[in-house]
Amino acid sequence: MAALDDHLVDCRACPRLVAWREEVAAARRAAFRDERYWGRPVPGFGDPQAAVVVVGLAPAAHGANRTGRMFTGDRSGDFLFAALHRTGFANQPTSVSADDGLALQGIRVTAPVRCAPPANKPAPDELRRCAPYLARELELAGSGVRVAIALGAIGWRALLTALDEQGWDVPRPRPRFAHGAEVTLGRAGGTGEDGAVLTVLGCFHVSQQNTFTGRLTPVMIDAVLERARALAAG
Ligand code: DU
Ligand code: SF4
Repeated sequence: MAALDDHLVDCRACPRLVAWREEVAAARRAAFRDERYWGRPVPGFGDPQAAVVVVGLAPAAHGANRTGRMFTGDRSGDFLFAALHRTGFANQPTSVSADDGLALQGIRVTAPVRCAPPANKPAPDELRRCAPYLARELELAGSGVRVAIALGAIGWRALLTALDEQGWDVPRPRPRFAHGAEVTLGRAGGTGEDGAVLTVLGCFHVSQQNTFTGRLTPVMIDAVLERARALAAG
């Protein structure tokens, strides 16, 4: 995982995103003089042995693009980490910078696009280019992963594509994203030697657009996280 992260943080494959992540960093660095302003691709964060993986969308321009840690430093992260703390996956309810002492237990947070996109909207070619990083991360996380939670439709599609490539029997046509959607996957061509299954859960994204409007409430995300914990416990 460390080797993957080392490779990732030097990636410059998407010209538009490289320009944006660096432009935001250059404009904002002075306001955050006392910390390192990241402005690079953002690795996944959390328990390397996690049974549950959360797949969001992309770093936020003023959140993870600043802190270098997925979801840390913006309103999306405030909502997510509070929920992870309530449900026993995080040691603290808030996360403001990369050295704030946050640790996750039994869960990892990551995204299908690792550089902050303008307007939080990655282009299709950017999603395609970045896909191997998520695929590799899931592969390294290994057979211990029992549950993957997709935050929003883009994360859902990227996650199903990555799992399909890794030999999980993702149905065709692909199941549609919905909040509360639950799809249990086995190994393609049978259940495999160990009968492994992996469950994909859909949850509205933790963006302000959803949380400020009440489309996604704390009760709703806690229910998804509790479902994930129950499934992970088998
Ligand atoms: O110290 P380390 O095990 O290399 O972990 C690096 C980084 O990952 C640390 O900031 C905490 C986080 N982390 C975690 O959240 N949960 C774990 O179980 C292990 C590490
Ligand atoms: Fe590289 Fe992904 Fe960033 Fe594109 S979005 S530059 S593929 S890390």
